[in-house]
Parts: sequence; C-alpha cells; structure tokens
Amino acid sequence: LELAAGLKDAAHRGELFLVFQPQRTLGSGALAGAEALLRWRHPRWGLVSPAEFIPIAEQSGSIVAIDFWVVEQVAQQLRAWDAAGLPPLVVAVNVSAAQFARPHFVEELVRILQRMDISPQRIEVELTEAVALKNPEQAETTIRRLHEVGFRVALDDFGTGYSSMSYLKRYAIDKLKIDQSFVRELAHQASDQAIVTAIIKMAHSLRMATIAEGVETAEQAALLQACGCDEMQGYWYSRPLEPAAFEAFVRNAQ
Ligand code: G
Ligand code: G
Ligand code: MN
Ligand code: NA
Repeated sequence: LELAAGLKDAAHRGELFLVFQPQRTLGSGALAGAEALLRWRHPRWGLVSPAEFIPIAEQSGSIVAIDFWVVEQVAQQLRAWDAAGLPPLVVAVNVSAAQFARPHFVEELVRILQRMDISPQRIEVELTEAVALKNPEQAETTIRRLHEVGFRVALDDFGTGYSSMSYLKRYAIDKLKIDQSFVRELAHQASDQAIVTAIIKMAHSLRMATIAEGVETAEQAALLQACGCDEMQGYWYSRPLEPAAFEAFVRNAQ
C-alpha cells in the first residue's frame, strides 16, 4: 500500500527514469537498437525493481499513466540523441495489458510521438503473450493498426506464456524475443538448444526476426549465432545503461 502511494506521483517527483539496454546484430556485431527499461529510485527505499512496482501499478491503475510517460521520455530521448548526431536507433518499449487495451491506444501513441516529431518507425512495441492473448480479436486489430502507422511489434518473453501458434499466423508480429529462461542453460541443456532452434526456424519461416534475451556469456552468443538467431540482448553485450552511458556506448560501437 505504501508502495502504491509512493508510486502515484513518482514520475512528477522525478523518481522514475529510464535505462536503455543495447541490442546487437549477431552476424555483423553491429548495434541493432535498444530496449527502454523503467527504474524507480525512491528517496528512502532506494532502487525499486520494476518486477516489484509494475504489478502494483497495474493493480492501482497508475500503470497507464506511467506507460505513456515512458513513451514520452523515449521520444524526448530520441530527439536528444538525433540532435547529438547518433544514428537513428529504434527503441523498444514495454506495453502493459491496461495500456494495450485502451480503445485509442495507437492514436494516443501517435499523438505523443507527433508532439515530439518522432516517427513511429523509431519505436518497437513489446507485448507479452499474456497481453496479446487477453483479447485476441482486439489484439489482432490493434497490432494491424500499429503496423499501419509504422510501429514495429515484438513479442516479449516468448515461449513462457500460453503460446498458441495460431496467433503467430494471425498477428503481424515482426520479432520474437526468446525468453532468457531458454538462454540461461543453453550451453548445457540439449533441450534448450532444441527449443531455441525450433523457435528461430519457425520465426524465420513466418518472416519474423528473433532476438535472444539474457545473453550473459560469449558461449551463449556463439551458440545463438550458430542457431541462426538474428540479434541478442544481455549483460554480455551490455547492461541497461543510463542515457549518457548509452550515448557513449553507441559512439564506441560505431
Ligand atoms: O529491467 P528489469 O528486468 O528489472 O524489468 C523487470 C520487468 O519489468 C520486465 O518484465 C519488464 O518487461 C518490465 N518493465 C520494465 N520497464 C517497463 C515499462 O516501461 N513498462 C512496463 N509495462 N513494464 C516494464
Ligand atoms: O520482461 P522483459 O524482457 O521486458 O525484461 C527484461 C529484463 O531482463 C530486464 O529486467 C533486464 O534488466 C533483464 N536483463 C537484461 N539482460 C539480462 C541478462 O543478461 N541477464 C539477466 N539475468 N537479466 C537481464
Ligand atoms: Mn521487454
Ligand atoms: Na523479455
């Protein structure tokens, strides 16, 4: 309860901020993009994990305002990086079920980006299977609409939800994010290698790209590349970085 009360105005008090985790193309080694991840620095409790406060924000309903604040921050950051001469990166944002279910979700996103003069093509919308499957009919329409206006769509934590193969055919998904639980023991578990290989093959035959999450070792990266995975994200390449550190990382990667 105290956490919920503290969260209510956290954005206004400047306690929320974003970190950006670089994503790497496995073939060329080039920087592929970034995922924006929310952080809450409370004056007394210190850094509170989103794994802790996102569920609370979802229960209290404040998640919608927070998620739109995140999009606004990302757009602002992209403008700043463009002005600083960084290459035009695509940034992935996590979307909650409550935000995705809003009747004018896509238009609300577009309006925020228009205000900042940032094209939807710079944003990848990350949905989990749970978010996408809550209301499959609405999801199909919303994802199609997202595409029409230029957003990319990625399916987050893929393989951990109630994966139904039928929606992969129906939904216009651009990218599957292979969950880190399949990556963790990749070098030691034949079953994980089989699953990862199958996900990548299926994704490619449906013309979707793949990114592996939670890549922590060179060995995992090499195995993923051998399996044909397109991109990777994880501590091995980089931890999530605050904007200044991210900018330095990008300049170094060029
Ligand atoms: O960064 P970290 O691994 O601690 O994130 C934990 C969880 O919080 C992940 O499931 C992630 O998707 C979620 N999360 C991080 N940032 C955001 C955000 O801006 N909005 C939403 N809805 N979830 C987020
Ligand atoms: O649910 P989602 O995939 O959006 O959240 C990604 C989470 O994974 C973030 O909390 C991020 O901080 C975390 N993360 C990113 N890279 C790694 C990694 O290499 N190892 C582990 N254990 N977690 C990671
Ligand atoms: Mn994510
Ligand atoms: Na994920």
